[in-house]
Amino acid sequence: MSVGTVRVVIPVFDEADNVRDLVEEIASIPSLPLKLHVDFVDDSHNDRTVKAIESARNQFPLVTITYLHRTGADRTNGLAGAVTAGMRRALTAGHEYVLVMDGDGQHPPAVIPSMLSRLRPDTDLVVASRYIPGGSHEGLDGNYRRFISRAATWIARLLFPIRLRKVTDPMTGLFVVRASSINPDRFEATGFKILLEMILRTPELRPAEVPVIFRLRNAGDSKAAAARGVEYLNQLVRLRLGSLRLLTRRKEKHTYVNV
Ligand SMILES: Nc1nc2c(ncn2[C@@H]2O[C@H](COP(=O)(O)OP(=O)(O)O)[C@@H](O)[C@H]2O)c(=O)[nH]1
Ligand SMILES: [Mg+2]
Repeated sequence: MSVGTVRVVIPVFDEADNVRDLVEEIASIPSLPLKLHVDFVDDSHNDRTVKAIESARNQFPLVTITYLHRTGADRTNGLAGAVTAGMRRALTAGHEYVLVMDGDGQHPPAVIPSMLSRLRPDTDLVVASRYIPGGSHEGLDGNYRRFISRAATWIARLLFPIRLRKVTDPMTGLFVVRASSINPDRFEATGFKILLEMILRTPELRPAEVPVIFRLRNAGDSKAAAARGVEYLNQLVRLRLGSLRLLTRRKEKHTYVNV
């Protein structure tokens, strides 16, 4: 199926050593149904990543590349804030779909065509899942990280069995969503889990999944830290309470909503 314009939002924090390879991979995706516009949202405390983005833009002129370097007080809400800022920019620019992917090479750009081709009139969101046949999470370093990721996914699906019925990988940062289906003003996430936030804050989203094999991070270090676990549990509680409030409000209006 051919789709309209796609904005690829790539959050980056100190990814100067990964930007060039990533753009090269995006530029060499065969048989793309459309032209991609890549927008980096950079929260680095120096200009190295921005310089790498500018040099990749010169080297691969066939890919449209823009960036937002958030500095000082604009650097709000970490990774989730950066993705939300990128979504707002995509909406302002009038793109039809927003595809979010990491900038460290863990998300293979080669999966983009299968994500786009899974979009349908009755599907607003396509999640690239490590947990369906054909997918794998072998790119997460170490059994401990893999266990944490699995456990976090399991808790979320236990707490939101209906909303996450069709989403086996709500923790991933690789997905594409119809821009007109989302309202970034509803998102309050401060940490890593913007997809979960988006799904739970947008009950009308109709999701599907395609498999993906996560790779190892290319260069540099992960920014995921133990403190993020606590932040994540906070987010789950907030979302769970928020859904109950939404349920009560809708019941008052005699409308049933699955949460
Ligand atoms: N703009 C922005 N990007 C971030 C931030 N934290 C992480 N990232 C980027 O988000 C992506 C995923 O982060 P990463 O550290 O690889 O997390 P992991 O894959 O869970 O280990 C990478 O492209 C990071 O550079 C942040 O605070 N702001
Ligand atoms: Mg990573």
